[in-house]
Amino acid sequence: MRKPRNANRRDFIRQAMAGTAIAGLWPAMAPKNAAGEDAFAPKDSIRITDVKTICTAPERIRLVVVKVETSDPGLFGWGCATFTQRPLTVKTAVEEYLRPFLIGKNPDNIEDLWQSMYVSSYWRNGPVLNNAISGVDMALWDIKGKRAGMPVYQLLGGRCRIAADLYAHASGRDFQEVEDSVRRWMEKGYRHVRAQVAIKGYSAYGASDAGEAASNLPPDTQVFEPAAYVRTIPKLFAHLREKLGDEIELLHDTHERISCAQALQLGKALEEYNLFFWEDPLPPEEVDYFRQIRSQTSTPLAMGELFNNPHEWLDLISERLIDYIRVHLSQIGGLTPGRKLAALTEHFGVKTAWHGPGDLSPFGRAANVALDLACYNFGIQEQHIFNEAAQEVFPGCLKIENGYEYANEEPGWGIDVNEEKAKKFPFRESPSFDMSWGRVRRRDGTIVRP
Ligand code: GCO
Ligand code: MG
Repeated sequence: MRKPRNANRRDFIRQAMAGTAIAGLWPAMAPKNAAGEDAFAPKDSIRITDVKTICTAPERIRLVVVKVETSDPGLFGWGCATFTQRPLTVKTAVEEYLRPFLIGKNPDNIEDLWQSMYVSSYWRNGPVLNNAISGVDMALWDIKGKRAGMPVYQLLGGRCRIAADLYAHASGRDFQEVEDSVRRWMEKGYRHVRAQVAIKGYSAYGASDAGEAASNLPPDTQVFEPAAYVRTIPKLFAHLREKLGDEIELLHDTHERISCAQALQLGKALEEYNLFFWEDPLPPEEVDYFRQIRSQTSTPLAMGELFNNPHEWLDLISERLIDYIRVHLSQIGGLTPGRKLAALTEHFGVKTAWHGPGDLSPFGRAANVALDLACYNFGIQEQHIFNEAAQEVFPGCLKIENGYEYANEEPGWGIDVNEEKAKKFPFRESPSFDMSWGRVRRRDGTIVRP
């Protein structure tokens, strides 16, 4: 054993006797790379030089994206950190905490940076910090792709399929309007359509009618009565099956809102209409009741858009209590945990159906589609068509054709941000997207989730 530097023989023997001699050698024993340097950050490796957020709402939906800049001139990456209901908390988490933590680090080491960001706050696994991590994580995958000269889906192992099959959103104030809305998507070649309907006299998730005002409740309240909803939905699908036939794959999102017993009743009542999947029958707080639902109905179940960490999905997946996992990738920390979740679900026959309506930036969509192409157990991809303004802010938005979404073939995500145009769409005081959460109540005033 080499004599420790600047310690005399007597000290060394004493330390050796005390078993602490090794401490003096520790740095010398740390594994080095072939060149004998710190393997995490070899002398000439690139470094993160800046991390910043862009907040923009070209569709009046508040989006947060993260830019990671590097010491390689012109090499940077973009990621999605969109938690549309609390976007400024994510901006703060990125700029005040992750930025100083990351500057000087080597962007090549995605997993190591993810794990170190994850524990850097000590308390972890929540939506705000996960979104902040996601913005950096997806940007690191973008950088990795640019350095490799490959689109991100190639870094994940290449394609299992040509493109991602999409489901579109249909809705209406009554069954006829919903039927017309589904038919319009069918005429465009879509094979999967989610159907939502207003409930007479009440508000309902995903349908325009805000229902009747309730004079005894706060002015901005939307009234929802679960029993009226549970009575209506089977009739909606009876109508749609009678008018549209059995071939079109129909989906429905209950968006929590009903009791466990009502979820069991509705799941059984929907069986004869053969839904492709039935989403969020219960709030995340009630996931243990899925065992009852699963044992009593064959209606396929989708859950997960509200999940933030593995504790929420491990039992559902390992006990095969759901058929589709619906997480919002940035809510769980980005592409790095997303690909682990996709791999986990494959072993239990659960398919992916990544959450992807309007409150996801084009980078989040690109991460969804990279997994959609590269993972065997793809189920379906939720659709969102960006408007013209969003496509100008984010040049390179993925192509959608005949109900399929295609990954870009350029290195990384193949999407950029026109930062000048992004400034034209600042966050509005009361954005359209989160106007109703925390404002839906039952007739008696009880808050409805959500
Ligand atoms: C869906 C979701 C969304 C959420 C929205 C919340 O299935 O697409 O339920 O519509 O309500 O993403 O911000
Ligand atoms: Mg949903």
